[in-house]
Amino acid sequence: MHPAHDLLAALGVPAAALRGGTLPVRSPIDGSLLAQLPESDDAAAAIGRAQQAFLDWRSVPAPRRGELVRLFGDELRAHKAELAALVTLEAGKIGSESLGEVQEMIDIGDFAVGLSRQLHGLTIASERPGHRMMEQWHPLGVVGVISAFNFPVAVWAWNAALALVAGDSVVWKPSEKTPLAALATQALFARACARFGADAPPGLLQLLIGGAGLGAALADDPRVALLSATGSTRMGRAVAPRVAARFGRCLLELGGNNAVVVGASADLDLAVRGIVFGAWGTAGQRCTSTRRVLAHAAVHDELLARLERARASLPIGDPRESGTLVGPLIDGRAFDAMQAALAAARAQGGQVRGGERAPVGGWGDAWYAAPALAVMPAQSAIVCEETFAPILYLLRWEHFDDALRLHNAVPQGLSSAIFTNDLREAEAFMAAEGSDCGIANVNIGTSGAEIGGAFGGEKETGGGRESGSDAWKHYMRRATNTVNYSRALPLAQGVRFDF
Ligand code: UN1
Repeated sequence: MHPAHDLLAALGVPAAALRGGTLPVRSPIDGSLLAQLPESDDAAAAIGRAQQAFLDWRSVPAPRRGELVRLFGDELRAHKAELAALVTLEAGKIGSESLGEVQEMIDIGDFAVGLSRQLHGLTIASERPGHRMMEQWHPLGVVGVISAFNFPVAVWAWNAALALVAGDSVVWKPSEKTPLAALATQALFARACARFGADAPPGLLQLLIGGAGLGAALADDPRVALLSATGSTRMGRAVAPRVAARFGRCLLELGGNNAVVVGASADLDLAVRGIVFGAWGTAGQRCTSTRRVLAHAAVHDELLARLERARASLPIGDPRESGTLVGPLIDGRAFDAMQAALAAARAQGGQVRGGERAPVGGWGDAWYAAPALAVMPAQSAIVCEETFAPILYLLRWEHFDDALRLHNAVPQGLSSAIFTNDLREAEAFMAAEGSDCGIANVNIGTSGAEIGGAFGGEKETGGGRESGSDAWKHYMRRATNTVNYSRALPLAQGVRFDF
């Protein structure tokens, strides 16, 4: 039996569910076939089951709904190692990053449990005597979640934990590259539901296994009140207009092209640590990965030397081995895209170090690449594109205004960071005229955000905000209530209508 099947059995997914279907699932570690999954053929029926579940779930008190998320968190804690090992097998992340991903699920669960007692609206002063205005937040409906291979379970959890305490049901379409982690998560959730008892209606979480057609079905179905989609800008462009056409709500978390600005006063030890993890950790396959470094001329050469030393020494290999820091790309297409980007960088005047295929384990159908560093003469076309691979572009600036201009001159707007000990630079970077991204950090890198803040970005990143802060409001509908406790009926704005 494949080790994946042992893991899945421990997580509650029987081996029989992994065979005989049409969707091959391969491990990027060695290209081996992990499963041959049956694909979902009736998205409408799944959405119908979720809709039915919503009708019951919305009237369960929110703190009780939180109790279900708490139980799910217990399952995650108890099975953290197995679920993380599965993420490593299926997505190719190194062990500590996979554990971090499951930890992120646990953390958002805790956040949501607390939130389940804090889904509060406002009381607002009315202009009319004897009147009170308030707002309430009600459950929204079925929430569709489209998730990407690179965070196969955490990003779903950001959405699902909030949706569940908000009183919504969830239909989840995971990436067809990582459906096993989704199956395992669904099995853990089913265990939590069984412990929770009859208040959890069947159908609360539906899984759609398969390709883009299922995502399109979620986009088009008017019963899906909110579609939260994480992935490429191309995917967002396909999904968002379809949801808009039926006046549904979208929450988009699309591509990033995240930069680190390094000022002349920066602590280079910190900057190098933040950039190396951000650029080459997760083999460059986070939407928050650092793609660009914009270095002040005074530190450019030293930074380049230190980055190059680190780059050349990063251990590339099987992500199951403890010393490995850079695992495989998800597949051969990702490797080809990386090569195409490096060729473009060279053609545009870049000096490229690294990027070649790394032979690991003698596996022909696994795609490991040496991290790449490209010193660019200008922010040319390829630098403005997101390539989901470990490529870091380095650019130079002399005046802070130029750094900001370069920083914001890309179509994406997810994450950003500045390393500086100059208070003026730090504050200017976070100010209105500074970074135009949804996330702007000082003296930490672009990737690895905590769940407590709102996560997402502007421009082609899609504008959505998930996870912490008040992102929960996306998953609820707001009702404004005006109550008249007087014995008269005055009209607002002083309008007279006497008859
Ligand atoms: C993603 O890559 O889609 O901030 C999400 C981070 C992680 C989430 C990334 N917490 O890097």
